[in-house]
Amino acid sequence: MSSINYAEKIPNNVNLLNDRTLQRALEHWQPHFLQWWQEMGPTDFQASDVYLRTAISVDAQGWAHYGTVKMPDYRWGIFLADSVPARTIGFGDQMGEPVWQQVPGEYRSTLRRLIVTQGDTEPASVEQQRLLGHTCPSLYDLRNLFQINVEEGRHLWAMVYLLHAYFGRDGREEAQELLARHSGDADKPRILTTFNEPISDWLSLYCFTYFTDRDGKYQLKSLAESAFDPLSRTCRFMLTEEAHHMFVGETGLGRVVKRTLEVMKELGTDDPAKVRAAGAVDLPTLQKYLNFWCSSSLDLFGSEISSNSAANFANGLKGRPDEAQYEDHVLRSACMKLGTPEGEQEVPMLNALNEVMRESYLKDCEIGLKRWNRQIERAGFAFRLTLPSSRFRRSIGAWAGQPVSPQGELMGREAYEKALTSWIPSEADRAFVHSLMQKVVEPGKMAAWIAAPDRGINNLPVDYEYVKLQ
Ligand code: BYC
Repeated sequence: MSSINYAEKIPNNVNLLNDRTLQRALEHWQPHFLQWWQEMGPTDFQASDVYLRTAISVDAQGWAHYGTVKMPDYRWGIFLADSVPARTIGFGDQMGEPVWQQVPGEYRSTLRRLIVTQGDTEPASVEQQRLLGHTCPSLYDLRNLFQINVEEGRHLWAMVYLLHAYFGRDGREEAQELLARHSGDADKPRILTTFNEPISDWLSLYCFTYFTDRDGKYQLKSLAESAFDPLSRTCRFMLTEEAHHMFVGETGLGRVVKRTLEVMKELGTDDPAKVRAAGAVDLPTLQKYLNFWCSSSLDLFGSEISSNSAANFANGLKGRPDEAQYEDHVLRSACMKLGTPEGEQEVPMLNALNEVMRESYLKDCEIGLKRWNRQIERAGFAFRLTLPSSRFRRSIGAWAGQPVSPQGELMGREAYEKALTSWIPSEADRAFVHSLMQKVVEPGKMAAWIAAPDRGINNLPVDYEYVKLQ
């Protein structure tokens, strides 16, 4: 197990001390990162003491240390999971050959593009969430938001390390650009669309961490299979941290459902207007938020039929999540049937891998919905939450721009445009949700629209003062 050296300016387990050039390059980037954090990170809470976990080792048991820190003092560092001895390539045309410790010249620009795209999402999400602290439903939630934010910052460091260490001058330029693009910026937006959507309320945050961070899980798992070993090791450790982000989404949405059901039972009705008047999120509104963030996140898997995904797999750059679970790791003779607006098409499996991943992602998304629907059923109400069809509201791929209902039916464009505000949040819905977003910062207290969590962080009570506001 490699331990992390905290005595250095940049905590790391990659022996930075022995590579002075790389160390200097990263130390040069560090103040730019800190400046970006001050300007684009969570507003107005930089002086607060926050109960945060920090990675102190990459050991599966006890990798994290919990303690109180001010966010700008967080020890962002570079941590790679331990290398697997004699690891070989697990898929594609070079299956069985030793993995690469350096970037092969022929894959350089593709690998850089993948790493930059991954890296771009990390600071983007911090930017998207920067104002949320002002409307936190509790100190517990505020702390979770900041935990996610500092870890997304660390994930940026993870990708910047790879760019600096393996891609020379282009890599350093890309690392600079990662701080220059900004979420929602008209001139220099973030690369992927979902990361330019505003997240201005906590319902959106929980949906984002439920759906979009789960895309993160799938993408990181597929990059963890990469033949480029430093990328694989980096992503394996990032996945450890990512789990908490999805936990925040899953439990956050579960707590919203729980509170809404309490209100519905108290009132003895599921009438959305009455639920709203009582200060809770009615279930149809929640459904609209699920539709919005799920459909947006589905685009993050790329086109159903993609020559990029075929080449990435065949060349060993990007596998399928948990590649070992499959039998065929080369896929040169497999095919898959795909539904497109032009009818069903049979395509080589290699070209359909984005869709394979999207399908297993959707199954993973179903798990939370099943749980919330059981809660609704037990409370005696007929409403059921559903995931939208993977053809609904797509901007990327075969179904991009097609007028498809959340149930997956192709329909007339006019009728579609008209119905869209009943499927995704309208201006009025957003205004209502915003009206609920009142800051609650008394330890243990929750906003009226969300139930308390079952337990606190790291065995502390829910009413622990997770953030000491300054
Ligand atoms: N928006 O063949 P195509 C996370 C572009 S989330 C805009 O369809 P491909 C996190 C694509 O870039 C995980 N553009 O797809 C979560 C390409 O452009 P170029 C992030 C899009 O290449 C929460 C063109 O369309 N990680 O970690 O097979 C908080 C044709 O591409 C979009 C990754 O994404 C879109 N939605 O797959 C914090 C992993 N989709 O290159 C963090 C790295 C596609 O021709 N990225 N395009 O100019 C990848 O593996 C691939 O780039 C994609 C696309 C899966 C995104």
